Amino acid sequence: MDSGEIALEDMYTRYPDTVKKNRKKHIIVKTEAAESCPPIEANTRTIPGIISQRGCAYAGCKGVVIGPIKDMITITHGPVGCGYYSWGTRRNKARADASTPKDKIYTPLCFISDMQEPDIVFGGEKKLARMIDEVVAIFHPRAINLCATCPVGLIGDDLGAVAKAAQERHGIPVLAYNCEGYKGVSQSAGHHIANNNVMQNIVGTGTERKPGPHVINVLGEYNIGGDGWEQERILKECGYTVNCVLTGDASYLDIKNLHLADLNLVQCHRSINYIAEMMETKYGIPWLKVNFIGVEATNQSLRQLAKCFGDPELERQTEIVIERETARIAPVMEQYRRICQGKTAFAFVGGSRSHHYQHLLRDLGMEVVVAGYEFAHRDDYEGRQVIPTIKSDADSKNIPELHLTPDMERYREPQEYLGMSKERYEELKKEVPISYYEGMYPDLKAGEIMIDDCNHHEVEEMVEKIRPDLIFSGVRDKYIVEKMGIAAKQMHSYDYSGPYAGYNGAIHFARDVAHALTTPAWKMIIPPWEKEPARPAGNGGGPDA
Ligand code: CFM
Repeated sequence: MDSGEIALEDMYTRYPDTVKKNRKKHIIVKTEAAESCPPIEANTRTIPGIISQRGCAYAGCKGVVIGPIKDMITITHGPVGCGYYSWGTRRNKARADASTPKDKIYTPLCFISDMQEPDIVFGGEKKLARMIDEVVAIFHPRAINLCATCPVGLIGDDLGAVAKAAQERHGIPVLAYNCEGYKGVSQSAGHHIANNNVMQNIVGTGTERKPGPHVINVLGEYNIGGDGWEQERILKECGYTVNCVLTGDASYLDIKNLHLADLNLVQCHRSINYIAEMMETKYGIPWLKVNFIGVEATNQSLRQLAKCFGDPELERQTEIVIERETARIAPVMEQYRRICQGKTAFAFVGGSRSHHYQHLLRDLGMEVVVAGYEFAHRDDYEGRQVIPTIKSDADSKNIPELHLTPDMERYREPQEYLGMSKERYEELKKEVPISYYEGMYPDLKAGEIMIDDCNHHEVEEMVEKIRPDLIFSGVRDKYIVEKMGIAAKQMHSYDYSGPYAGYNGAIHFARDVAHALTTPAWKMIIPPWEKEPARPAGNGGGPDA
């Protein structure tokens, strides 16, 4: 048994046998010997009663994928709590541009039908329809999204019918998302529902290709802390025309024209691989998995991207940008590396960051010794080659799969988009991972732990045993970890910092991590349970016990 497994054994002891058996399938310790990743169980139901870090399908649809679209009004049909909690917690940063003036940006606002008991009893469709009328009268939006919450599905409000009628009344697109919170096993289901609707009803409805060379989209980039803007800056300097960042700071108008690009980059594979694949099927547009988190990772992504177009001038300009930017930030990175070198981290974030941030931490000389996802699928851990072997269960069958066919008018072969021959394209696929993602496993080192749907008990046990220097978590674990005397960073919102992507992001990140590691605060904290001795065991369970 190596150190990773020893640390885990104690963690299991409190579990009943069935839970232990289940949880063991979600945890892999990388060994020297294993070349390929053993199967990990993922995207299955959390055991009831366990405090999971996961969110709901509504969060994945409204909060994650469509929430950032700046010029669409997204109405939550449901109780006010669902709207309130999904308002402002994800940092959907947006700014005005030539096609979207300031008064057409709705991301800072929260629209909710405020379902009350009478709506649950008598139905909420009329109230929602009235609300759409008011929203149109006041804001005149270009398009509207309607998102369902749990009660909508339970009482059977027909969101699609309300949307259709409103669309006819007002002459603007009104899209209905049946993303009731309970659909699927996590927010991942909501990503899929959102991808389907955006693909079916928005992508392909525009006709304006952005002028300029090498037109690309960045899919699965949500501009948290301004990450998308930093990526756009770098890509433009290399010589690309950025058509759309989906969906960070995206406009409805941009998404209509999403198909008028030569290549899709995929930053967050988990949340957007559906659209990447569907665009490949329908239009033939190839996609490339990139990672703009980390200096080395950014450099590698830019080099791979430049290769895709087979244009020597583009490759030359890319090298100029890489050299200039890397040299510019090197002294600052070096200064922080001296502080961070040799430190260890845990990363428990969503469905892509726990992998992406390993690269940035390695730039700082740090190692992620435990990495986990809340809701990733097996391909995000093991690589896309496992997709054909994943058995779909009742929960995944609950989410419709769109079976698209090539668009007869617009379909072109992938190599035509990149301006190369079929032979050259086949060569290229050997050099860069076109339409492929290798997952997190290959980047782990022997002894490191990969964990799916990690829960509070497991986080606490592993922190106690392994005592890392830093933990990436969500808001639910952050403060528990800090009370245990360890620095924690909320890596969904970046603790209101950022950007962390690209070169400028790397500097911000290095500074924030160095600050977190060196502050004496964590050593000064004595949690209440260590200050006061625990009350003696009860003497019979009466009120005075
Ligand atoms: Fe993709 Fe995201 Fe993530 Fe995600 Fe998310 Fe997020 Fe995340 Mo929070 S889309 S999977 S559902 S990178 S909101 S911007 S930080 S859990 S790791």
